[in-house]
Amino acid sequence: MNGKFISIEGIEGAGKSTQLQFIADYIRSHGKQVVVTREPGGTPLGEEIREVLLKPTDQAMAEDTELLLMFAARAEHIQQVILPALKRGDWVVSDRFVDATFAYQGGGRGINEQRIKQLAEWTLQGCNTDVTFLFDLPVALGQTRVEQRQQQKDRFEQEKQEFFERVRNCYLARAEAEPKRIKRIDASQNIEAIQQQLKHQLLPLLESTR
Ligand code: Z5A
Repeated sequence: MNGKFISIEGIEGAGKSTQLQFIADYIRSHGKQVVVTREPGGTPLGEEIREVLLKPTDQAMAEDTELLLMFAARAEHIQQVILPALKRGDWVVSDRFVDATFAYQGGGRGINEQRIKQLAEWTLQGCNTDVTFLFDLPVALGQTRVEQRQQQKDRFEQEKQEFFERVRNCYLARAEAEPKRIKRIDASQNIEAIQQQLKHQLLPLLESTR
């Protein structure tokens, strides 16, 4: 496959959505076709599952239900969007992918990593990202940015600071374990400085596929 698969990860308020279009435009400026997508979601069915997952509710969702819904949406996403795009030679830029499940359901909720690995082996069909940008920043700074946005908080954003500390630590441990695939971006910087970091990481990848 000539296309590359890139995901963007991080805790809430890290600035992923803000930089998603910049990444896509930068890749397009090098003559590549780019599919921009997100998880959970990215397909009509996946977007319906996303609504169920994010809707704030008084009724608790069992951790296994949450985990399985993430992978149900992902199975659809891989088969309908990601693999077809990569087979066409397009690049795929996804706002989150499987690292989010290890960080949120594994690190955050405490689900056993082996169980997540089993589901990943089953549904990913060997498909994983070529590069993942981990937008890293202190939890308190991410939360301040989310507060300033003044939108209603979704089911995950209502979690406590300790939950996001566990998520962040899990992301950082994964980045340390897989430094070639997961690139840490200092997301506490301003928007332009983050774009410089992204260009610096993207250029070698683009040049390797010229
Ligand atoms: N989830 C999961 O649990 N398991 C999984 O497997 C998957 C997902 C795939 C939805 O994801 C939730 O699903 C997510 C994890 C869970 N929950 N959480 N938390 P999402 O990606 O759609 O939702 P999100 O992470 O909550 O997105 P977000 O809060 O919108 O964060 P963001 O996209 O990284 O931030 P942003 O919208 O670009 O920026 C936030 C604000 O900060 C905004 O007002 C910006 O204008 C501002 N901003 C952005 N960059 C900067 C800089 N550099 N300086 C200053 N201000 C900035």
